[in-house]
Amino acid sequence: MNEQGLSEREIFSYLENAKSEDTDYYRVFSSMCTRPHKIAIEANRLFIEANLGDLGLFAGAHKLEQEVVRMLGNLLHASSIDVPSGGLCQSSVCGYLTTGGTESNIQAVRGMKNLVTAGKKEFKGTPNIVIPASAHFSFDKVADMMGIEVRRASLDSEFRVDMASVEKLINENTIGLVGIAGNTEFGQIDPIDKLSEVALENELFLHVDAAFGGFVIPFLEKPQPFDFKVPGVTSIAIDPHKMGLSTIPSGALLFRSPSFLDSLKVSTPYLTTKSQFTLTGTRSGASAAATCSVMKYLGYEGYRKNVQYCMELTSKIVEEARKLGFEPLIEPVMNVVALKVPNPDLVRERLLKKFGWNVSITRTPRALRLVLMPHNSPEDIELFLEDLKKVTAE
Ligand code: 0PR
Repeated sequence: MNEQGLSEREIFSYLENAKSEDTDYYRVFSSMCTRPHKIAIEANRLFIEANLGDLGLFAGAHKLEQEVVRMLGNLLHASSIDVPSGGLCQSSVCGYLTTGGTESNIQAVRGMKNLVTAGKKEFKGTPNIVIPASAHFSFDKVADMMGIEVRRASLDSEFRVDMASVEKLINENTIGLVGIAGNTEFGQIDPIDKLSEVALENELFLHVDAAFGGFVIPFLEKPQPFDFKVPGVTSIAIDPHKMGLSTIPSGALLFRSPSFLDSLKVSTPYLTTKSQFTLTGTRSGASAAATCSVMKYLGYEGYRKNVQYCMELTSKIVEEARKLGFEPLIEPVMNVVALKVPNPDLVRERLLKKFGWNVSITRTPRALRLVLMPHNSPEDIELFLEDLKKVTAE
């Protein structure tokens, strides 16, 4: 910092300079985020100073957060669940807005651990959770922070978690299972109904990571069961800042029962509220306003159109890539495609260096990973495939 401040003009020229190094999502096929909807941007601006860490001071923003929890509860079929209202528990569902999938996953596992500990379960060894090998790296952070062993179950040939492997990994120290509804690398959905059966049989919690898929699966032509309709599902992570078209940071964590939120509570003696169950203290009210507004503005119809558009792009890229001789690893379930190309790492590097295309790579097997988002267009896909043809012919 300088002793004397800069002028507004100097600041904005400095900012523009930095912004010119950002990608603006042009030629980006590697991101699960996108440009926020203009309604979300405007709502974000209106509530820029609101702090959800102090609900007493920001009652209006808090109402918007509750409304988002209610709307997400309906989207995820929590409406048939009867729990008493109060706090952030709407008549049917409990939860709060997080900073994204990472925080939601951390808090879901923290809730499991606290509830099991409160139930005075004796552990012979370290408590563990069983998650798919495809799970997001946020679960490695869980392991690190909470002293929980993370057991990774293998995948079947379609990159869904293998149920036999899950059952083999469960032991007397297992506290919960995790299923992914839209995994990061392949967009595949784990068999949540089967995980639910195993969870109920073994009296385990079942957390569903629908950080990406939560705003996709309900709007697909043939949605697969993944939400609170499945009886054993105890919590769900869903991110409005991905396919929900809200601003960053916008995540959400929903629970089937209020006991989960209770298990996360710590007392906050000097605040306007007595306790807090969130991971972060100061929280963005702007994100709550943004998410609430874009959900109300688009409605089910708007999100259906958004998903339809992304799925059309997905079909187009698969169809055209096939003509070039590149097969997808699986028939895409949602708007994520993993293409088998020779030497994917080299192809990725050339696509970026020569043509400015941002793509990513799946871990095992290595394939070209493309996420088809609202910021992409059919024209982009044609140009991309021409360039892919060039770099793979070299
Ligand atoms: N769960 C799943 C299934 C995810 O795909 C992700 C993130 C998370 C949890 C964690 O969410 P947060 O990053 O919001 O905490 N998936 C993307 C990834 O890691 C995130 C991302 C988004 C990465 C945009 C790059 C990017 O440009 O690939």
